[in-house]
Amino acid sequence: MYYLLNFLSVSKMATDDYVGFTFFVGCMAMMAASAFFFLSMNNFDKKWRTSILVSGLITFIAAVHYWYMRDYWAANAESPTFFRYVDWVLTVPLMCVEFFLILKVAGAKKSMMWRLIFLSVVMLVTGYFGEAVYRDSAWLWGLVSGIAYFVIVYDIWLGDAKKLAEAAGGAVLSAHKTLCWFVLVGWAIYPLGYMAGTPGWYSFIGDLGLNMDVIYNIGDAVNKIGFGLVVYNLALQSSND
Ligand SMILES: *C/C=C(C)/C=C/C=C(C)/C=C/C1=C(C)CCCC1(C)C
Repeated sequence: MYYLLNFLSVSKMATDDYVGFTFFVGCMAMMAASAFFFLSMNNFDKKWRTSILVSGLITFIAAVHYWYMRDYWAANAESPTFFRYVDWVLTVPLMCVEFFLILKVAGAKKSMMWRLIFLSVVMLVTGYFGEAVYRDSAWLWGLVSGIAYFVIVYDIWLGDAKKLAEAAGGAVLSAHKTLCWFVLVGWAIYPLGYMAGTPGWYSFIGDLGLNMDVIYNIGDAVNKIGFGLVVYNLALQSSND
């Protein structure tokens, strides 16, 4: 048994470790969501299957990373920054792919998708520099990351993506709008986590008793599972049309 646990790299978690608890619950939630998306995939019209598949891949990739992050936290009681950013750099571009997939009916071009993917990678890589490499200039890297984030927000709310959504109308338009709200409000959780974990005038967020990892874990559950459910709902609605 010991060797099995060792092989699965399961470390012991203290019962009062509430940060560790959110890693654990996050892991379960991501696993459950993945099973849900994968198993429901074939209930839908062919044109929606890729979108649902991508929803499942997003939560599945997160589930695997949460498995490791939960263990890393339990073993070291420190933020698993590296796993966190590897997870994001795989899953956030896939969320950009979701925008493209649902807008394909209105003739979305790959160039729109690549632009969003590029911006999301800039946002995450600069965020990683601020959080893990150049701590003394964390505010500057956070700012650059924030600018890339706002360009994404602009693109989907007011740019090409919005025009395509309007051309598609109906269920696609309303799903697009909901995803836009996720990006504007749901993704804004992350810079709050970053501020809570970074020394400076903004660390008051951390002083409120909120831990950076807890904030990130809440953000991931809301956004990854929420995004997937919006797409699921869209597929459901348009299969009933
Ligand atoms: C599933 C994971 C998601 C949706 C992760 C999203 C992450 C962000 C929107 C991160 C944004 C950041 C800023 C806007 C500034 C500070 C640095 C970051 C990387 C935390």
